[in-house]
Amino acid sequence: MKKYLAILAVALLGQQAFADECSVDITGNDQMKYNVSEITVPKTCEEFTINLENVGKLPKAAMGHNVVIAKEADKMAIATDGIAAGLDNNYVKPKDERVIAFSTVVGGGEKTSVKFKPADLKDGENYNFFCSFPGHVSLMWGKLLVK
Ligand SMILES: [Cu+2]
Repeated sequence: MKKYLAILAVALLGQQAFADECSVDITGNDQMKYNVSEITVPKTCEEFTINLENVGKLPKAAMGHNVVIAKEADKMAIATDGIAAGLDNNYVKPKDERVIAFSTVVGGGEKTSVKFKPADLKDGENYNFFCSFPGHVSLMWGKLLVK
């Protein structure tokens, strides 16, 4: 019985380590900044999750943040089209095929997350994560590295 428990414990610990490797927690603040400029995504993850916490105090209409995943080359155009899409669409044009994944927009004290499959990202392509809230993309973006 003890032996089985030990095996079970090892299995659970192994799963925990794997789960952690396939997600990252980041923050956005009232100074229009994420706390990271780079996220490394292991290719081995079936799914990868970015959890975003808005650690600011301002409401989402004034200083909302989200996380959008796309090719670096598409970033500015997606953000521009997102302004017209408005807050109801989380500042992402509906059915925008350039967007790989995006989260909802959250205000101060709120959390959101975005999931995507690393297998959908091509080798040799430059990917970014960024905030599509109007005016934020110039400061709120970083590199998404798949390794
Ligand atoms: Cu933002």
